[in-house]
Amino acid sequence: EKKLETDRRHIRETIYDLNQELKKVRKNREIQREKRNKESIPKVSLVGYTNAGKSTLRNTLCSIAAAKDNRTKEDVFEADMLFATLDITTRAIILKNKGLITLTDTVGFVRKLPHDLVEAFKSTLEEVIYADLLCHVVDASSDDALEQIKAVEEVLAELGAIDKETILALNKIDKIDKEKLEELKSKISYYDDIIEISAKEEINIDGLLNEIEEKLPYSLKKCEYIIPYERGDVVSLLHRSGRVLEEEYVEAGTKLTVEVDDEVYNKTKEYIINILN
Ligand SMILES: Nc1nc2c(ncn2[C@@H]2O[C@H](COP(=O)(O)OP(=O)(O)OP(=O)(O)O)[C@@H](O)[C@H]2O)c(=O)[nH]1
Ligand SMILES: [Mg+2]
Repeated sequence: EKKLETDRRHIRETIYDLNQELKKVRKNREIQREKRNKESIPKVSLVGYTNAGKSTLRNTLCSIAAAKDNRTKEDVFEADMLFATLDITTRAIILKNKGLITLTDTVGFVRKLPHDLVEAFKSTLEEVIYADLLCHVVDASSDDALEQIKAVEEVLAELGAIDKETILALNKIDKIDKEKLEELKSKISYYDDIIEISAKEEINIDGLLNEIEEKLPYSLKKCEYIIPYERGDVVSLLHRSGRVLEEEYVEAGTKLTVEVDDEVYNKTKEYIINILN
């Protein structure tokens, strides 16, 4: 009985300590993120199922497009094991036309991540939530590639990041046969941006970099909305996340002219009556 009690207390203390540490990490990231936001450096996050090749891709991208003042490449731990990446690592790289961007490697997602774990993951995955563009890396050579894509989509939905601009990078094409690749592609044709790469063999990395450039930074769209009066939440979303240029009240609802990015656009497009640019 006594031993059980001390064990319990010990565990409670450990949980407390870890929570304190997590708070510090969170605070620190917030400060760094704010700084980057101020400098408005576009943020790209690599997401994907564990073992998809995110860390390998990050290293390849960093060595091909290394930022001048960031030559000291700290290699991310790569391994054929679960959760090889225990921390998020962000590095700057230079794109040909758009200049400096940050690239963040994240921990691999897994299937059926329990709800409370997703909560805990949120702090480590904040970079995903705040990213301007996601690069969803897939181990296309895996027999489970499709299930893994779905699992990642589910986690992204839990994080509220499913509406983000996404490039789907089918990785490891160096070891997949054409037929399997075509079959996979036919099942994910709802992605409008699919690119085939090999992070390890450095195949089509330039293509991926071009794609990233094309998607960054967001092009703002100027849209006219009529939002029914019962959807006050949409009006506040537009005020919060867009730039409201005009607002008036008409019979059908609130009429707004707003500049929105692609993410807000996707969330609100059912109320758009006119796109002005
Ligand atoms: N054949 C081949 N192997 C690759 C490629 N990219 C990555 N790999 C291998 O796949 C394994 C996993 O790669 P990582 O980069 O660690 O994968 P990850 O997505 O970062 O994994 P987690 O951090 O656990 O989520 C390593 O053994 C890599 O060498 C590729 O393009 N082709
Ligand atoms: Mg990794």
